[in-house]
Amino acid sequence: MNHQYHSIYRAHTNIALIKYWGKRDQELYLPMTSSLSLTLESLYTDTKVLFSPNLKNDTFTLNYQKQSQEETKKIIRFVDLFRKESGIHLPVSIESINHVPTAAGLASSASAFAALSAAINDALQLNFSSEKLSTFSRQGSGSSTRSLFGGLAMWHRGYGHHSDSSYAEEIDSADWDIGMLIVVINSQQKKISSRIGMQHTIESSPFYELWPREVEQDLDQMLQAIKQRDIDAMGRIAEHNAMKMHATMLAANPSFNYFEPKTLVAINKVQQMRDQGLSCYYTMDAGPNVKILCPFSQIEQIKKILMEDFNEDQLIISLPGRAPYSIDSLGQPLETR
Ligand code: 2P0
Repeated sequence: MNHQYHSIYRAHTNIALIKYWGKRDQELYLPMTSSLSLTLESLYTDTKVLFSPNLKNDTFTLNYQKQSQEETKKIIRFVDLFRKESGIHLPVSIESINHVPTAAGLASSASAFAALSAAINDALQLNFSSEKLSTFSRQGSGSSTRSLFGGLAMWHRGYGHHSDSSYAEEIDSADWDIGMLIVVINSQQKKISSRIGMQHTIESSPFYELWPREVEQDLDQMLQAIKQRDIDAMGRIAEHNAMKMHATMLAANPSFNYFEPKTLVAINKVQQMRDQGLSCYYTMDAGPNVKILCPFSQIEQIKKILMEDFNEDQLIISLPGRAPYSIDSLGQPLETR
């Protein structure tokens, strides 16, 4: 039978308010702790998959560029999880486009693996629930589990070495006054990947043993704050959680960090704006960019103040994003080179 299977999906990236930093199982990508994030409307990946007997071999293009054998191999290892599950072992063509404002440097594995997982789930008619799908996408990139959901999503730690126990789910649709502003400090690829950074932290930072307990407490408080839609409490908890994560890295041996001078400029600015009565709180990940949580109704005002220190093209505003959805190739950027 000459049947082929295809689908195109869009998935949005997410920024963690309670961070994931460390795996307890490197093979299965099982995390040391649960984590929680906000999905962002402004940043996303579109991915088209085609499984067909007419293809000669597996290919992977990103932003219209054919990827190296090594990159392709990594992705195909991931696709093989689905091939095994479905029993469909056809060659695949994967085309991905990251829709991130030019040179934002925020190309995220979260939206990439979420879009790929959602597209394969649809193409191969696996009909996995998003929760189940997250246990697959997790094995491509941990943070992608949370991008399978809109609004505020939580990725559960799970237990032991049980892959099915570590899944993500939506906590709140975030259809209220909440937004995020991203300050793009540096668009270069990060020096130390999250995967390497978190493992080095576990192995050498004396502060790491405090991390799981801190996350547990922060998560409890965060869930309360979300229930009450208390963005100031959410921001305070997120800020503290992020800085505790970075403190574990500073205490690693050898120490490493993702701060750049302009990172501190942005952080100080957020503190100043808060002193002036604005509701804004910062967080940062495995890179120098600063992400500011705030009510969406205040975001333009916050952006204006940040323009004293940053160019407008360094400031990306976003509403909460939705869960992945299939897109039509017509009129979509995948087809419009
Ligand atoms: C997070 N980060 O919770 C944390 C905070 C970075 C700092 O998830 O090794 O690219 O592929 O599971 O998903 C980035 O980690 O790492 C990340 P892998 P991933 O968003």
